[in-house]
Order: sequence, then structure tokens, then C-alpha cells
Amino acid sequence: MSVLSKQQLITLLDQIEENIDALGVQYIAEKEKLAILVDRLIEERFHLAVLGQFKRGKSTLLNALLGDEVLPSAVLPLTAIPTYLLWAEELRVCIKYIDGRRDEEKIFSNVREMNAFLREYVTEEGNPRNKKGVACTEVYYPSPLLKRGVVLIDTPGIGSTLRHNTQVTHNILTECDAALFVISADPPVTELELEFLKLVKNKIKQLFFIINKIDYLNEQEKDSVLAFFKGILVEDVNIDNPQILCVSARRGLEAKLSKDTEKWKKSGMHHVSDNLVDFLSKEKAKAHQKAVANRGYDIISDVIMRLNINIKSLEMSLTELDKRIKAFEEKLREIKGEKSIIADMLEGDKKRTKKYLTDEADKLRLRAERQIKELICAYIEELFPAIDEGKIQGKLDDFIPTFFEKELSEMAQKFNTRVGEVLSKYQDRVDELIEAIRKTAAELFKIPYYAPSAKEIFQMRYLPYWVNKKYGATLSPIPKSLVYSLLPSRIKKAKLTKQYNEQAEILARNNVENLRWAILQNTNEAFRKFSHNLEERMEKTIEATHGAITATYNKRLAESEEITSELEKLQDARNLLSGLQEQLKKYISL
Ligand SMILES: Nc1nc2c(ncn2[C@@H]2O[C@H](COP(=O)(O)OP(=O)(O)O)[C@@H](O)[C@H]2O)c(=O)[nH]1
Ligand SMILES: [Mg+2]
Repeated sequence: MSVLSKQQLITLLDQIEENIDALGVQYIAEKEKLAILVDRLIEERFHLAVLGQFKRGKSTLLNALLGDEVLPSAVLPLTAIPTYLLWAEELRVCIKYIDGRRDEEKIFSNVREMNAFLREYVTEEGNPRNKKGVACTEVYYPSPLLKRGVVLIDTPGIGSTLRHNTQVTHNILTECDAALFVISADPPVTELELEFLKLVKNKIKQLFFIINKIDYLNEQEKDSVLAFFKGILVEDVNIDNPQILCVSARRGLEAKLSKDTEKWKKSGMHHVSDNLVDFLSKEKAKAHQKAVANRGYDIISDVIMRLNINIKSLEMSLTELDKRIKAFEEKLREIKGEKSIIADMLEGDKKRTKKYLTDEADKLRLRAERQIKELICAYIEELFPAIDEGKIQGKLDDFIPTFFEKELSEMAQKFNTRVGEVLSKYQDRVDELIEAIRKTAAELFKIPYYAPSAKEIFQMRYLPYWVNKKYGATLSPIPKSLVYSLLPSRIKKAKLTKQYNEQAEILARNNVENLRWAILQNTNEAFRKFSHNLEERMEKTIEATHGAITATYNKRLAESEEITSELEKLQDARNLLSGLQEQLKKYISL
């Protein structure tokens, strides 16, 4: 599907929005829903991460895809910070910091300057051990690939000097649509890479493999590297049918720079660019457009149904209308009763989820306590008799953020899934209840009823979150009298160990409490939003059906003159919208 038809779909939805807008304020909610859909369509992105150990050629590969030396690539390791490549008309870099300092933005007049600037932030030589505290960088570049909504991500190399990098990469992967795992024959695949692959393979929906630097190899060598790597993937990593491409990113980049199409093909990069990135991103865009068209179709169906109800209540005799309103109200009482039952059950589930969180936090506290104690004990053993508080503090400064960042990410994910599951169970019942109102209206007025095909959940998704937290690792000073005491060494060690064990308990408790609190807030918020959404949807649906009918009834009682012209207006609007709705069908049947 082409870019043009996305634009056409946007234009069509805009046109529908305008027509709904013209129907007046009663239809404002539907107009807004359509506006959101259009925004979604415009903002649609495809995220592709490039993974692999440092020096495999990840940055070079990305440069080849972009066609210029945008990212610094080096013989020296390594890219320690994730870089997001996004589209903009101008060359721009945005540096984001871990501690929430203000972003740093800079615009460049040429790629060379931008590359040099980036070097100061994303490479080990420019920013050793990430002393500058950079969280990630965004690089804006005017390439057609990025313009189509593809976001490329250069990830920190695994096995880098910073331990938490692997964690960062993990977190990135949860937001990715696909990833390329880059290896090369110099040296062949390492133990570290295999470990990493085992970790990531279930995180990514679409994982592809690239053997880079084939310019070092002749045909025969290339075949044997390919066969060897495939064997490892199948047997050691348990990937059934791995998709592997062989490229020379360096030759690819050279080809792009010298506009040599023959060389570009020979580099193998055209497979990566056309058959992979291009194909995948278009496939996703198509699926997304279909979902948007479906949802748009439902919104119009709802508007048309309401127009039909209004038309019918203008045509019907007053006594007849009165009778239907009474029957409608009867049914509404029933539906509201069911809603209270759902609300009670939801409250129960919320309590159980919170209890589960407390239990999990308790378990984590014990685990953290044990690990911190073990770490300190072993270290005291190692240092003894020269106990150095500074060194022990250093050990903890290293251990605590890494440990808790990993735990937070795992626990947050567990709760996101759990809360998501609990709520989706209710989502179906809520949907049914709302539909019961619409169905009643349709039956009472003998008009066609459209069951929505796209779920409302498409609109109100339960968004996972990510908290950037700082973890406390600071020890209270151990009394000098103890550190320098003249006690027999055995007793001194026992006393010190006891002191440190108490501190370990405090550190574990405080850090786990912070983590529990963050997850609790998120859980509460998810339930609150859900209940609020239930109330609101119910109210709106009642207003749109029962409310509208009673309003017409009252108008007719007052014997307003405008009834006939209003009837015509409504009929025209209905016919026009039906026509536009027909046009949406071609996107749905893609
Ligand atoms: N011969 C050869 N060298 C390459 C190729 N791709 C990258 N390199 C070199 O490998 C080194 C590391 O590349 P880089 O892109 O920085 O790797 P990264 O750490 O994975 O991002 C650089 O010196 C590149 O020039 C390739 O296809 N062939
Ligand atoms: Mg790199």
C-alpha cells in the first residue's frame, strides 16, 4: 500500500469528521473520536532496533540505510547509549539526560559536524563510562526511510563496560516492532552474544539476523559462516527458522555515498533495506490503517443509528413514542443494576491485585536483603582485616541500582500484564452492557443495529509505563569505635557483619517500598480510569439514545413548527454519511 492511500484515508476521515461536526454539539464525542483516529494515523511509527555486540558494525549498517555517515562508528568500542533516528527536515540532535536535566538541542548545517558532536556523547572515548549522564539521544535526519515513519534505534552494545546497558536494551525491545541482530566473522559469535540472544528472543515479535563484514570473506567462507551460525541459532538458541542476511555494511555505505547502485546490490544491503525494513514497515502500516478504518466505520455506524432514532421519533405518533420511551426506561433500570454488580466485582479484583502486590514486594524484600547481605559478607571476608567503608559503599553503589532497575522492570511488566488481564475480562462485559443500550434503542424503533467490529479497547489501551527512579544505596556510617576497635578480630568481624546486616535490611526495605509505591500508583490509576471510563461511556450512550428521544418528544409536545425541515435535514445527513461510510470499506477489506 502506498503513502498516497494513507493520505487518502486521512482525507476521507477528515471529510467524515466535518460532516459529523455539522450535526451539532450532540455529536461532539464522535467528532473527537474521529480526530483521535486521524492523529493516530499521522503519528503511526515503525520501531526497528539494531542489536549486537560492539564493533559488529551496527552504526555502520544504520548509516548505510540512511545513506550518510550520520552516526559515529569506530574501531574503539562502543556506543554506550541508545540513539533514536527520527525524521526532520533539518539535521538536529537532542540529548536527553538520566537525571531529568533539560534536554540539549542543536541544529547542524552538515552531517560531518553532527557526527562529531554525537561522538562527544555516544562513544566511549567522548563520554567514558557515560560520565555525562546521558539517557539517550535523538538524531533527526531528512531521509525518506525515516519520513515514512520508520524509527531506527542504535542500541548500546552488549558486553559493554556498563552493566546496566543490557537492561536498557531490554527496555527498548519492549517497544520495538522488529530487531536486527548483527554479528560478523571477526571474531565469530561469542558466548555473550548467545546469552543475550536467549534473553531477547521472546521479547521481540520479529527478529532477523545479519552477518556483517562479508567483504572479508570469499564465497566459500561466507557459506560456511552462514551454515555455522544457522546451526548455532537452531540448536543452541532454539530458533526454528532463523532468517539470516549477509551484508557488507561498509561497502553499502560507500556505495550510497558514491551513488553506485551496482555496488549497493553487491553489498547485500538492498535486501535489508527493501525486503526487510521496507516490507515490514509497510505491512504494519497496512494493518494499522485497516484497524483505523474499522474503528472509523463503527463511529459512523453509531452516528447513523442515532440519526435513524431521531428520524423515527419525529415520524412516530406521540402516544406511540411515549410508550417506547417507557419501555426503554424499564430496560435501562435493568442495565444499571448490572453495572453496579460489575463495579462491585471490579472493586474486589482491585483489592486482590493490591494484596498480590504486597505479597510480591515482601518476597522481593527478602530476596534483596539476602543478596545485599551475601554481597557485603563476602566482601568483608575479602577485605578483612582492612575494612574500608568507602569500598563497601562503592560495591553497593554498583549493585543496588542494577539490581532494582531489573526488578522494577520485571515487576512492572508482571503487573502491567496482570492488570491488563483483569481489566480486559471486564472490558468484554462493559462492552456488552453498552451494546445492550444501543440494541434496545434499535429494537424499540425498528432500525438496523450495527454491532461494532473494532473494540473500544483500541481507543482506551492500558498503557505500560516506565518510571525513572533513583535508588538509595547510602550506608549510615559505622561507628569509628568499631572500625578501629582493638577487639579480637573474630569478634570485630562478627560485630561489623551484624551492623552491615542491619543496614542491608534497611536498604532492601526502603528500595522495595519505593518500587511498590510506584507500581501501586499505576495500578490504582488503571482501575480508576477503567471505572471512570465505564461510567462515562454508559452516560454518553444513554444520553445519545434515551436522552435524544425524550428531547424530540418534548419538542413535539411544544408543537414546534420546525419538525418537517428538521426531518429533512436529518435524512440528508444520514444519506451523506452512509455514502462516506461505503468508501471506508475498501480500507477494511485490504
Ligand atoms: N570490513 C568491514 N568493516 C566494517 C563493516 N561494517 C563496519 N565495519 C567496521 O567495524 C568497526 C565497528 O563498526 P561500528 O559500526 O562502529 O560498530 P558498532 O559498535 O556495532 O556500532 C568500524 O571500524 C567499521 O568501519 C563491514 O561491512 N566491513
Ligand atoms: Mg555503534
